[in-house]
Amino acid sequence: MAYELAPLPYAYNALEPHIDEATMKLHHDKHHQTYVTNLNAAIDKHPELAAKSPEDLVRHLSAIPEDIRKVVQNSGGGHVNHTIFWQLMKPAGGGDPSGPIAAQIKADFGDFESFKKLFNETTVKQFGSGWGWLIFQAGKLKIVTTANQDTPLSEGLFPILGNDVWEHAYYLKYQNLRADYLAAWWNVVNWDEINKRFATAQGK
Ligand code: MN3
Repeated sequence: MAYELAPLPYAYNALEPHIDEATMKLHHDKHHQTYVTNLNAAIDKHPELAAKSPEDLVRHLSAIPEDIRKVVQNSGGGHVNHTIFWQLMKPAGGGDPSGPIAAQIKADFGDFESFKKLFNETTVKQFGSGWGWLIFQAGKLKIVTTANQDTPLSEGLFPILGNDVWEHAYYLKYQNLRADYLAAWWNVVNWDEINKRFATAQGK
């Protein structure tokens, strides 16, 4: 097996009541596991790629053999995106941002409430399955979305934070109310991890 699913960094019920235990179990053990399984099946056909990190695979999709490129885009992207996502949340998270990311949000969006509103409004409109992301480009924070499991890494961008708006991320608890899920998600965000990722995005 080239790639493995790491356990969640907290208990399945640790993000209650904002994200429920059943959703976390399904999302991690079934959905994320399936991306890893399908990525491994593709890499089995080209074992020379197994030495690469999953991030390196999706950073250079054009270098992936054509017969497995789409699987690497979808399942490699799914693996990378979810690995980031679990780390971006923590029990008793949320609250106002702290550290360097707080100052950058203030500089680029005015204040945290305005940033959150714009992130939620942009991400709620992603048609079908996809993700909302915060990236850092030319010295500024920007909000972008991707479809399916496409990742900003494939565009040469480094995601600082991201939220999964596939229905599997919220439908058990929030049904069709994606906006309610997006609003609740800020109660579990891990600003320490986001500050670490912001430092990396700045090349620090
Ligand atoms: Mn997902």
